[in-house]
Amino acid sequence: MKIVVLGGDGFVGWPTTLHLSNLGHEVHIFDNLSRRWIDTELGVQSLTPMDSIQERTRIWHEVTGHRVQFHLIDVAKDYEILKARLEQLQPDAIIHFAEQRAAPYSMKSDRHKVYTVNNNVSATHNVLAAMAELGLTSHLVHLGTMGVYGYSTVGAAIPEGYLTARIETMDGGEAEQEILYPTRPGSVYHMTKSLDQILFQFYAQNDGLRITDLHQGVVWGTHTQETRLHDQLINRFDYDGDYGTVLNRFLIQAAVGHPLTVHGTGGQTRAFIHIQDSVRCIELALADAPKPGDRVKIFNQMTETHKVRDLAGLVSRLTGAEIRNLPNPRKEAAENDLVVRNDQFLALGLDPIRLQDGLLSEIVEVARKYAHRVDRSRIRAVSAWTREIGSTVVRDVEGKGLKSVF
Ligand code: NAD
Ligand code: USQ
Repeated sequence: MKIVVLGGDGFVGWPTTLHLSNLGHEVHIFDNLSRRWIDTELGVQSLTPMDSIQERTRIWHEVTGHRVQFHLIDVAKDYEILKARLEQLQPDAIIHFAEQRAAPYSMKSDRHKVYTVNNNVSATHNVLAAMAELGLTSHLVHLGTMGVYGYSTVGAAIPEGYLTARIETMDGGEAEQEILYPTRPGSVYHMTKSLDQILFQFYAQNDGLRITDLHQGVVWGTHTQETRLHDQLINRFDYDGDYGTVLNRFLIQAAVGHPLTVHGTGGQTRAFIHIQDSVRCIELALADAPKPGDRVKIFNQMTETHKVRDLAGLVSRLTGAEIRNLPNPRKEAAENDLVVRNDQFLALGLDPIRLQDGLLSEIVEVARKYAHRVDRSRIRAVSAWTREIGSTVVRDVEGKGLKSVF
């Protein structure tokens, strides 16, 4: 297949690109490198040293003989260039990772909110409008999030995207209607993924576009089979308070002797998936495309759920790290249960990688190797969901007489 990977320089996009290229597909990356610019804005860097995208693709060719082509395109802004490139390439599939994906970054200030909505919604809509205009039959696979559902359960498992609702009709009878599961995003970032869902629903119904939306949980890990092939193919690994995700953060914190930063009681339950499984799921989704006229295919891309405090306990037992309960900078339920269905990927042959000591230790080892690159003052999460919460977090940080270091 000829595959375009939008956002192929990122944490999930890069290993996916390598995996698909290794399977023999012709892969093109479209990326504006905004994630690298955001590192510069925040004054942080990936824990792992990343080469330029041009150098990464050169090494990939040297190691495997496969070529990956990089196109510098802003999917949200360069509409005509995007359309022309898609017309020229006529891809069989487009995988869409090209969005601002950190909830804390999206809540930092009004400017960050505006940027996240403009970037994410325009990127998604530009791709859809170009596909419809060009009459492309490419399969669009989008990386969405479990967060569109919200995280509370009503004593029932979260289904894969759709819900059958019963509505009372005017004659007193009952009608059944299939609806998108009601969204309940908990951040401006998560809200953009809820908006994406509506755009997909419209273009699938109006233009017959073939779309798969993957509602993914928190990704953990860093290496995949392909990134292990050469030091310079290493994946990005975020640890800072905005972009680092919870389990990876705990593992890095343990490696550098920083207390594990549990927000509140740590009673938040979230869905998780290892990066290797994330890449495998995309391969499986590509092979199971909807037909023109089908509704959007929605998969829950996760393998297990855990409470934040249980993850902290696990990492602490493994490494001896201290656990610190901090005021939560987010507005979210202090405690929640989460039961999620993921039958479709299991039926397609996904054999989930579970949280296991070996893999966790491997990540701690990677973190120890690059510990000298960690700026401890960037570890604490300080982007607050509201002004009031922000003052509590600031008081806590200042109360300790520290900028943001313990
Ligand atoms: P990332 O920030 O590492 O990568 C995103 C990539 O997209 C970056 O290379 C960035 O430069 C590029 N990009 C952003 N806006 C762009 C634009 N307008 N034009 C071109 N390129 C653009 O993020 P990630 O962790 O790889 O996540 C990829 C996708 O998966 C995101 O959409 C995210 O919402 C979703 N997701 C991620 C996780 C996770 O834990 N990392 C979990 C669930 C879902
Ligand atoms: N948390 C802590 N301590 C930390 C960091 C986070 O207790 O140091 C808590 C948060 O308060 C939250 C939970 O851990 O309750 C998860 O936070 P996270 O940063 O790991 O994940 P989140 O902000 O939800 O976002 C990440 C990705 C996003 C993706 C989402 C999937 O950045 O792109 O969409 O996971 S999901 O969470 O399933 O919606």
